Amino acid sequence: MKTQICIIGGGPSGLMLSQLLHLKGIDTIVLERQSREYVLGRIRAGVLEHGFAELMREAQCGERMDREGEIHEGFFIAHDGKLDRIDLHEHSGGSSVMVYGQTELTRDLYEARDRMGGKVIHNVEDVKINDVTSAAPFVTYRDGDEVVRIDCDYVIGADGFHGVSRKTIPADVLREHERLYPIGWLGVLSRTKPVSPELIYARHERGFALCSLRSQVLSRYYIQVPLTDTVEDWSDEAFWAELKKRLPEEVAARLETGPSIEKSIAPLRSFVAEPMRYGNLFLAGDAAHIVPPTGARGLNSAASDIYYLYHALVDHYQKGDDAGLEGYSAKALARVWKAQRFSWWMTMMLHTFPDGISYDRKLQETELQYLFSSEKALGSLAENYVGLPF
Ligand code: RFL
Ligand code: PHB
Repeated sequence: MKTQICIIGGGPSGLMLSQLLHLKGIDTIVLERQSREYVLGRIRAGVLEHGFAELMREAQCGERMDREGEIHEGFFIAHDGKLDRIDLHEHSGGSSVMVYGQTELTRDLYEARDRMGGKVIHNVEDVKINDVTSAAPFVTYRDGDEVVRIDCDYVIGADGFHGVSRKTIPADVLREHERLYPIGWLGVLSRTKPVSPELIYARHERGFALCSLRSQVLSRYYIQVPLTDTVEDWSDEAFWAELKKRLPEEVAARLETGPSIEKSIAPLRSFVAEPMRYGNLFLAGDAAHIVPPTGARGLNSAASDIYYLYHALVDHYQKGDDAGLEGYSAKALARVWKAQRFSWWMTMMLHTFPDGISYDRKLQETELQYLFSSEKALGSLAENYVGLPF
């Protein structure tokens, strides 16, 4: 097979890029290791920044998001038994975020690719990226006993943290920066009315908790757990009981509980791989960087990579201008690091750390007191949460 751009990974990053390029007449093939059902079964992000929502619209995939997604102009931080609201709209100069599940937007992207005859190949095994420093790279994968070859101009590594693309970059070129946190988030999805119309991030001595939602009948809750815990350690009853203990009393009193539809644990990790380009291979999204979910930045950081890559590839094919491709890694990383800083800061402010010393706890308290006493601090939080400009 032959295509202009071979995209490894059919998650939101890969599908979005494929769809945007298609609309500019640029041909892509997307290779996905899992089945579509599997990809759509993963419950992940819920909060989209303005720039991401705009990209969905540009990709002609924004209709359902605009109909069913919720605009949120603020969220709460619960601490010391009380709820303080962050008015995103006021402190960011009129911006907001969109609450719309990653599952839904991935479904919208798949449907758009189907509608336009896009090539998305599922269940591919053993993907290998070859000759990436030459002008004629190719990708191979296994389909049963057969090895399939795809010749292309460029390869996009959008295959998430555990993908093959990053690993294709030689060790003496790739620099990896990582911070592991000794905690995870246990997430539960339930068909219950959300406890609050806006998200609640809760700092509590028993550990962090988050009340989020997908719609007015679908709630998403998280509690911080030790990394050693497994999903089997947490019955639904135990989860709800622990969540209630970490929320202010009046919130806990109105929490509607029900059977979990999905329950999973995600470890918290900060990670950046540099550079994001090696020859004609470009990394995008979780393949190059991971944040702990506290600042809701992960998918949104992927969106800015896709935005830069999309424009760079269009300039290459339509104008013969390679400046965007040449500058991609530096430009993407500059924004990626700002999202890293913000996610790290939110994480450190709101979680309880097993080896935490009293000095650190005092700093967390002071951080919150300062935040709610300073318009400038609130402005900084708000501009980062709604998303820095691309
Ligand atoms: P993905 O979604 O991991 O997709 C990569 C795809 O590549 C496939 N793949 C391969 N395909 C072919 N060959 C191989 N060798 C392959 N290896 C892997 C995989 O099967 C997969 O389908 O990466 P992508 O597209 O870059 O998207 C990134 C986002 O998924 C991620 O950043 C967010 O989910 C992070 N995140 C959040 N981000 C936000 O912006 N806002 C949020 O509110 C938010 N909440 C979250 C989150 C992530 C979470 N978890 C579980 C890590 C909440 C949680 C709990
Ligand atoms: C979610 O709804 O899954 C969610 C929302 C906000 C976050 C992380 C996850 O910061």
